[in-house]
Amino acid sequence: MTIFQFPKDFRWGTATASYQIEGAAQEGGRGVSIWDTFARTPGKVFNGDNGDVACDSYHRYEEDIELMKKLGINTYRFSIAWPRIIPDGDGEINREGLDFYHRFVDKLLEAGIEPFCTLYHWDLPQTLEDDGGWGNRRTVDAFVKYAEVIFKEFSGKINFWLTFNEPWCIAFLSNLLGIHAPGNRDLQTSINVAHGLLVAHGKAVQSFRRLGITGQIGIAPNVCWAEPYSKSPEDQAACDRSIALNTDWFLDPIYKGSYPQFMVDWFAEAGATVPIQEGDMEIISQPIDLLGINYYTMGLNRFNPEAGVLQSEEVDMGLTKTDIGWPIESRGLYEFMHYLQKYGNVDVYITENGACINDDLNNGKINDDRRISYYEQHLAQIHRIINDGINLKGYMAWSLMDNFEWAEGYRMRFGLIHVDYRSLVRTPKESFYWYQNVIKNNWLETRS
Ligand code: GCO
Repeated sequence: MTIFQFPKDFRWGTATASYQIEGAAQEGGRGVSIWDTFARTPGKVFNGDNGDVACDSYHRYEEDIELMKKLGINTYRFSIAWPRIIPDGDGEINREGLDFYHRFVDKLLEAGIEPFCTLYHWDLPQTLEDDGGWGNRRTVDAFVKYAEVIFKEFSGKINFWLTFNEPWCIAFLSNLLGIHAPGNRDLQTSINVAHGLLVAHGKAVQSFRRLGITGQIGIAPNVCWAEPYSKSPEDQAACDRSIALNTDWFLDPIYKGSYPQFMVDWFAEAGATVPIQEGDMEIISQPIDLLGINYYTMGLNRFNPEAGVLQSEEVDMGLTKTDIGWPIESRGLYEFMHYLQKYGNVDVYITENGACINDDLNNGKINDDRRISYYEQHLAQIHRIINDGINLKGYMAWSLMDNFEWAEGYRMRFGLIHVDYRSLVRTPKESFYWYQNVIKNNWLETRS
């Protein structure tokens, strides 16, 4: 047994996203999002599941906040559904939507829990997608308008802001691989989307400063750490491309004002270019205050001309996997946090980290021991990272509760709290009590 003590002001939290938990898809004046459409398209989501009801958190948020209090978290990361605020993307503002989030945020504050708000966790109003989505500047301007509405409404209540969750997923998983909404499979489209969302990010940060909004703002990329299968330059380069597409492709423009040239050249070979307009790179490279990092797994990569646009193939390392098939390797988080130092020792929050473990109720209990082990390993690395002098300020476990896992529907469970999707009853898992103890002590006590 070892005890890892965390800094006094460390933020302990959990994370969720609107479409994954809220439900009430046709209530409160909410408009249609690309996920409503995608989930209704046959073959896109496992079992034909959708977010119409999800965890019903729109109605049960008070119960959820009670559970957060019980867990003891001091920070809660959630996202606002744009179609609840501006149902058709850039038209009328829906007061009912704003009121819902006011009630919610007020309850959080009453409970002593700091709200950590994501503006965009993938539920784009469908009307904007119909008009070209993130590749069209109309969406960029609409996002800035939406962001400004939220900034003005919640300034003074919310102190932590993220513009976008996982830009790689928004651009490439959704528009190159076609796995997430809107399901396009086109390299040029995905590059247009990536660029559009970066401009939207930069413009939103400019508005944030101009309006004098409270708190700090940043963005939350998902990280893929990869190591080369061999020392050959081909394998090393394939590995660099994999890492760069998740992080450098987005963070170089933000921190350096330019795209990584080796990737620009790679895409040019494949026939795609970045649609940069005059002034874009200055807008994108607005200084930000914090970075959210979502980390789940790492890979071992090698060059394979057949392996997609990047020609980078992931090799099975023979590691234990979570139930969604992702290898468990906490070391990647440690390595990545050091890699990130090339942008300076910026303030970082782990805005997502967690394991899909599908253990179910057994005699009224969920004994998700494998999830506890996962958290234990990753928190030990976080302690190491902090000891190395890196400004890692907080940790948000994904997820507070089981929820709609995108293309996997409800079959993949990431929660500290079990949700019975028929009765909507919430049952804390063993990992919930384990995490509660970590937070209470402000230390991690390893079990072995
Ligand atoms: C993502 C999202 C979350 C997921 C989680 C587990 O990373 O895809 O931010 O919404 O549910 O990561 O896959």
